[in-house]
Amino acid sequence: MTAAVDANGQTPKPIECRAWVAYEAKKPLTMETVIVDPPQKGEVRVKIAYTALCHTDAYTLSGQDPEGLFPSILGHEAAGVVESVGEGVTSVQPGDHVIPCYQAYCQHCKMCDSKKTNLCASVRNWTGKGVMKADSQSRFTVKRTGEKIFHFMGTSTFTEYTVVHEVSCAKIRKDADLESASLLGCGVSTGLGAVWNTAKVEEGATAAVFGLGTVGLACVEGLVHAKAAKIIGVDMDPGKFEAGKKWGCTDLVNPKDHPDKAIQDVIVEMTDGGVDYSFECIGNVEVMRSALECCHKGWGESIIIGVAGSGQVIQTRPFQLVTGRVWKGTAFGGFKSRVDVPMLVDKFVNKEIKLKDYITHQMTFEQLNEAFDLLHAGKCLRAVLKAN
Ligand code: NAD
Ligand code: AHE
Ligand code: ZN
Repeated sequence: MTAAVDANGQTPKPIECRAWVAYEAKKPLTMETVIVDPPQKGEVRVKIAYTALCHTDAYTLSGQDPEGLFPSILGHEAAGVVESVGEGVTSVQPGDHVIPCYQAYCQHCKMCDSKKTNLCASVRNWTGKGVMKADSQSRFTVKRTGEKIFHFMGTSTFTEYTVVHEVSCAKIRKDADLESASLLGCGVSTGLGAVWNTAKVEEGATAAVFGLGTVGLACVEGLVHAKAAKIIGVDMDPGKFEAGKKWGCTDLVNPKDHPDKAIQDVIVEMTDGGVDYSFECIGNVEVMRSALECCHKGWGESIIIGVAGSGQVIQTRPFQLVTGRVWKGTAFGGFKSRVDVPMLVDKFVNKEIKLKDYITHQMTFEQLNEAFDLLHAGKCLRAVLKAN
């Protein structure tokens, strides 16, 4: 068994650093000095270089996430450098560039062995409870009060240093720009994978994308790569249409322009009976219904990506499914994180996928609450904070 080690070949010690703590739902985050414990067996301590905000961080902070825990350190879209590794860690070493992945890939469990899913079972029970698997404890303590702080999604990236499970740590090439690469920790990977892995869209297909934030635009990008013939972008905010057009939408629809008609009927009329594929990238259960019902009878498939609040349910007439429409969902776009994220980084370095274009705001670590305000106001695609 290899020993715990840092970049100087020493046994890792606790580190003091700045972190944003979410003490309570619906409240701004508080900057604290936290003590980050050394990585334990099977863990990696990462110095975060850049962290972005995804809508899911705002969702959990809203109090709607049934798994939401407080106090916690949120954040799950980031890139950084390994500071130290715990006992037995072999897949990364200090100095490696990595992307923390909220969807782990242990390569050993029943789920990882299956080609049908990317959901790994190895650490999910612990990440959902905000603790690490080795001892069911948190590695974060607030220096000022001694209070323990929960982890979030197995990543907790709104901090200068975090601890993740080795199985959640994707090693990436060192020549990739870490600011851009951070986006592959969630939103862009998810949109691309929803099209390529979950829907497996074929050349010439028609599609509708509901919600033109980062996830929706990444779906559009994936559809362009898949050579879809028609890509209908749907958003309530006309401010999103310029990006929709730039990314490759062939048509743009604002439901507010059709007050007397259900949006699914508008799309069915535009497409001679409905689209082959639709993607819900908002987290609104009414829109999820529209996304299913705008699909073509007999074969149309709708992919749910958006995350909906506690207690909310989707509904449609069963007849919609009886007559051949298919409802699916995707987590992290179906990508097996530790092998597929490095592949996506290669695509970025080879200029086959965009990443920089999604970054509308480059901010300092101190500006996290301002970044949340931008997200709530619909004013940003991705705001990325420089952590170190
Ligand atoms: P975002 O807030 O940047 O984008 C959402 C877009 O939806 C905005 O452009 C907004 O104007 C639009 N919108 C809101 N209500 C609408 C409506 N009723 N009709 C049409 N458009 C509407 O969010 P994002 O970061 O792109 O994330 C999108 C969703 O995907 C969120 O629910 C997020 O939690 C979820 N998500 C899921 C996964 C996954 O693996 N399943 C991964 C990442 C994000
Ligand atoms: N805790 C939430 C789960 C929300 C959810 O579905 N999360 C997505 C990722 S969103 C990333 O921005 C996901 O991949 N889920 C699969 C998983 O294993 O969590 C709830 O609603 O309970
Ligand atoms: Zn996310």
